[in-house]
Amino acid sequence: MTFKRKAVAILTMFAMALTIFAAVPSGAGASTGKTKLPPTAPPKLRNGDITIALVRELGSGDFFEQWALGAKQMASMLNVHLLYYDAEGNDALMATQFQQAMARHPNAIIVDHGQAATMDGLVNKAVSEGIPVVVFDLTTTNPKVVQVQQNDVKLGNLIETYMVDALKHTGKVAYVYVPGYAPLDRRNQAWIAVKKANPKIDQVAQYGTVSNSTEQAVESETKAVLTANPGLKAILAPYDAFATGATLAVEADHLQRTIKVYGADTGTPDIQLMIESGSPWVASACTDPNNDGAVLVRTATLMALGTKEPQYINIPPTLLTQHYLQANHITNIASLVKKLPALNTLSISTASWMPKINFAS
Ligand code: SR1
Repeated sequence: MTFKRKAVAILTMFAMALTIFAAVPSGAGASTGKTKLPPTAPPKLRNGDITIALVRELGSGDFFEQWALGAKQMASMLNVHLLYYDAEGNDALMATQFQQAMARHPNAIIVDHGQAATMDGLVNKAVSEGIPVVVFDLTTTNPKVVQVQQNDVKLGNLIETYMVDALKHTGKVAYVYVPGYAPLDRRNQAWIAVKKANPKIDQVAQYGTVSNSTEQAVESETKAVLTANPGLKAILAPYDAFATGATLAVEADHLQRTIKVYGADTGTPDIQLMIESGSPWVASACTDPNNDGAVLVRTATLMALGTKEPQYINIPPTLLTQHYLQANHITNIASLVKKLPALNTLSISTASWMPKINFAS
């Protein structure tokens, strides 16, 4: 990350966190005791009697940090106590944290990412004990679990077909992918189909790392891929930490090649990077991560109150291009949501008494 970009990202996160934590006196999403919920809202919520545990596999990086801010802001608006656990990429720790969360008898649990082999049994145990569970970006077989995702096959197809069209259906491409993460696997499913339909697209490298320092790892891996592949035209990097790492590596490339990066996700630091003059990152398929976090908290709250939610919930993705951002003078996530209000999916998991969250200001 460049110094300028890092400074902008830190200042933005700091400002957002100040806004949110100003309304949250004791921990994330803690009840203020003075609810602004309307009198028609369920008494349990108005009285601050709902506790939701959020158990996450990953918490750092632009997507995950903004997702958490949206979740915490929504919890605060709903007067929900949010118990926050971040396993920082440690599978075993996530299992322990899930058990710790269960021991606190929350009214519902949100599981964000996680490995199916580790989480399936634990999720089933929570459900059998009567705790409603909603998962984001985790595949489970339990029909009582509500599963939320960003329609990842569609999201993958959006960016992949955009890239292939830009390449006029021919050329050498590198692909950043790590199997085992549900959203990445779904985007990969779409990529397999796109490659099959475009036999002149030549995938010359596949690489990647997911960790607590994904950007840095992918940046250095990309440098090696650039060295080994002189004729490379594009990098498909469908996760913002991948796209950021790939972009920084291309920018540092001493051969000054015109390799383009096609990514996924958005957020203020991503937008800042995409709109820089000559940035290799030319497009990203995305939702608003703040909205995603808010949708998960609304869904879990409704489930905690006994509402039956659909088993599958898709948050629709959109394709964002560098040209669109520049032409519309979009410099951060708030101005993007203002321009594209559909990114705030207020009709997903809602009720007549539910306050409407606004990420456009
Ligand atoms: C390691 S998985 C990363 C992805 O999870 C979320 O679905 C985001 O879109 C991100 O790209």
